[in-house]
Parts: sequence; C-alpha cells; structure tokens
Amino acid sequence: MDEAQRKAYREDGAILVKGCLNKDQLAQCRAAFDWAVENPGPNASTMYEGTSAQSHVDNANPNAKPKLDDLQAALPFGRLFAELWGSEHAWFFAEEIFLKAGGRGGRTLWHQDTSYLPWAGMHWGNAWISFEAVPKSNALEIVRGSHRGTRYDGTTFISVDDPTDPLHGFDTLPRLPDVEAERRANPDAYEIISFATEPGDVVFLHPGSLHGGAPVDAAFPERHTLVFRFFGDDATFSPLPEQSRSGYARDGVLFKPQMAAMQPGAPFRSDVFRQLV
Ligand SMILES: O=C(O)CCC(=O)C(=O)O
Repeated sequence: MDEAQRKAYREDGAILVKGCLNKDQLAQCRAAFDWAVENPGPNASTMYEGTSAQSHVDNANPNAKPKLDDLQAALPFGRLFAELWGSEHAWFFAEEIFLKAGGRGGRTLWHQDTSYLPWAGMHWGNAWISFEAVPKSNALEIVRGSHRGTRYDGTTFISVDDPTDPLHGFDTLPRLPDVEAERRANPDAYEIISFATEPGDVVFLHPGSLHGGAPVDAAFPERHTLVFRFFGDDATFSPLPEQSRSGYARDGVLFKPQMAAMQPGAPFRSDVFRQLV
C-alpha cells in the first residue's frame, strides 16, 4: 500500500486494489462462498422479500468460522489492511456473503455497517470481493468521506417503500438520509465513489461509510460477492442504542458474549477474532 492509497482510504473511505488476489486465492474465496451458500448459518436472510428480486445474504456464519480463519493465512488482507491503516496489528472479524440473481433490481439500500455493529475508530475495513466482472453501473457505491461523518440509524432493509425505515428508532441516532431520492432530485447531491471491478480486484471500504447500490439487471443478471471484515489497533467498542425496535440493544446480534465483555470506548479486542498481523 502506498501513501496515495493510505490518504484516499483515510479521506474517502474506499479504494480499489487492482489484482489484489491471484487465481488460486480467488478460487479459494469462491469455494468458501459456494460452501456458505450451501450451508446457511443462523443469520442467513433474504433481501427484497415480496419482490421478484432474488437474493441470499449470510453474515458471520459460526459454522464457517474455523475455515475462514484458516483461509486468511493464504490471503493478503491482514498485511494490506495493517499497511493501509498504519496499524501494527490486524484481526479478522467475520464474513458476509451477497448473492443476487434474477436479473433485476436488488439495490442494497444505503447503510453504514456501524449502525448494526458496535464499532468505532479508523482501523476497520471490509474487503469486497466479487467473482464476476462488475460494470460501474452495477458497482457498490460509497458516499465519499462519510466514514468520518454522522453515525446514522440503520435501515431495516425490509421496507422497499421506505429505505430509511429506522432499525433502532426512538430518535437515538439520526435517521438515514434518503440518498436515492436526493440523487434523483439533484444528481450532485452526494459525492459518490464506485469502481468497475475484474475478478481478483478488491474494493477496500471503511464500514462506517454510507454504502449501497450494486444492483443486478438484464445485462448483469447475477452477482456473487464475499465480504471479509477486519480491524486494527485503533478499533474501539461503541455500543448500539440500548433501546432498539429491532432487538439489537447495546451489542448487536453477532458475537454477543464477546461484545458484552467490552466497554464503551475500550479497544475492540477478543480472543475469538484471529490475529493476522
Ligand atoms: O454487496 C452488496 O450488495 C453490499 C455490500 C455491503 O453492504 C458491505 O460490504 O458491507
């Protein structure tokens, strides 16, 4: 990672790393993705229920964890994120998979991962790995610099009519802006970053960024994406609102016993997360 990449990640919240994974590494990631689809975990879900869009999403499948922890040793992400952040150490948190099919719709609603996960600090990163060549019009989109701004309430991902339907409610966190509606009214309303990718390219994004998009359509009917999440020295525990319509409470819904042991503002650390560097 060079200084230009470090600066872009720090300021913009996302960079594209061309040719990040070689053929063998990509094949190992694809095998992990296919295994995950065939072996859904307790957090598997479907977006866009009640619509014709098809999707399969799974998050931090506990049955995949030992394999994915071991897989990290064959992949460059620990070292690359440590270099990108300027962190001495890097840890692997967990994965999320996104399978979209059916050739229509299926925008991922705008959100920040930090509305769902009790995280703060600069040393966080998602590695977004798609196995198809993704055109820019179907790419993941990121609001430039938003990882340094407001932590918004999440979307429930349920209401197609209201993409800002609050995850937590009770006005504890500000409601999400309706980025798509604002863009329709004014294409310059937000500064948006997105990258066309080839297999082997990886988008590195800070999970506190407002991100979304990446729909499929007739010309690009399917997308298979594996996301790995990492953290470094400057990662802290930042509780979610105690009062939450969705039952997320203080700790969220992933690794609850480990989250319960962490204190607000304390370094985000637990033996359950594999140290890579
Ligand atoms: O690939 C997508 O549709 C969404 C990705 C995402 O939300 C993430 O990487 O956290």
